[in-house]
Amino acid sequence: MSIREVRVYEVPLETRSSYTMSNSTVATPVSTVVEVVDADGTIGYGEVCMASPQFQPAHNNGIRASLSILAPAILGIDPLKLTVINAAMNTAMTGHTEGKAALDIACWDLIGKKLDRSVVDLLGGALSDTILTYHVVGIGTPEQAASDTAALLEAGHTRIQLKTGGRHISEDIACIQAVAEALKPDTDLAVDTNRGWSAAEAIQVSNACADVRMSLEQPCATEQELHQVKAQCSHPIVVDESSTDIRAVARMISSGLADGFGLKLSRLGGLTTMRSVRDLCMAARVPMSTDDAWGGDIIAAACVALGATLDPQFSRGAWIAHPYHQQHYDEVNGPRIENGLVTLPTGGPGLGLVFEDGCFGTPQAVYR
Ligand code: 0XW
Ligand code: MG
Repeated sequence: MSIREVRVYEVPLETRSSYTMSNSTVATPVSTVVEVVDADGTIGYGEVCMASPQFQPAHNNGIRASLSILAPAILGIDPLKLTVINAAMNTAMTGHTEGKAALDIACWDLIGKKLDRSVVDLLGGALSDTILTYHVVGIGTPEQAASDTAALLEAGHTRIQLKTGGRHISEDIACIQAVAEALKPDTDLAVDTNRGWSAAEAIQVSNACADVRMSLEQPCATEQELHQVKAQCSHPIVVDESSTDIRAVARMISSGLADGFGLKLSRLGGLTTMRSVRDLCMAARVPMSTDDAWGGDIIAAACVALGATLDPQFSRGAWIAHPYHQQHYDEVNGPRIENGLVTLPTGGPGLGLVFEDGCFGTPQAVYR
């Protein structure tokens, strides 16, 4: 096996329902799909897509620009040699984990196809037949948030992520309390501010909602602020945007700051690095999610595959963007949410997805 060619595609994902976070509203992000082609023509697929330029320090045009350096760096390498693949990318470019993630995921898909095994099996095998997910309730009015939550619980969801921030905290508190009224006993609520509050604001919100069983996901922007909140609040702290690499994850576990993580494959660099982060979190008994910022069936399948290998007691779920754009690249096998759980593609080896030749149109770039 050796990588003969890399093809890059732009795939717009129009948002069908409003999706607002503290620092951005998602419009029509243009996803990056990559094909990593083996010498015998076998194709591995990868994908990354930022919801907005604000969520993490990356944006979709920049991801495709980074591939002009990263793709040539892996040509000729055996895709099975994932350590060599990642070392070549890290030698070629510092940072830019999103472009690296797209290529890394494509290598996992390609390896699975060559070995006729699923990515789930390559990651160590599923520990559960069902894979949890969580659903986002965007920033809005208390009435809308409560109504959206009730509908989601009716549809079988047990994990809700309520977006907050970007406004006066009195509005967030009203939304949290309205959603809390709608929760069932078995519902887990994460209040995700995407770095939007100051430590003082987070502490005030936590105090005002002291009787609500919820976690605070990335309430503030910096690790220092998160420590301040941790010291003064009883609500568990889930770290998302601050979990920038495995060192940060290890630090926030050992310091006792993190009660959980909201992890993104693109931010950590793909499945190879996320496998190590998974093993660290499972060993430390710290719950984690397996998400990405946005994207279609390919990145969703990678998130769900990794999510299947989590110890269910320490899984915060595998989030997918499909409910918000409602597009499938593989109409038959693309991951979808049913009764609050997410389905694992079973269309074949690798990520389990099947694509018609040319289904992503004309490549934006080809590297050979
Ligand atoms: C809910 N997500 C996984 C998707 C959005 O990009 C933000 C992210 C989060 O947890 O913040
Ligand atoms: Mg988050």
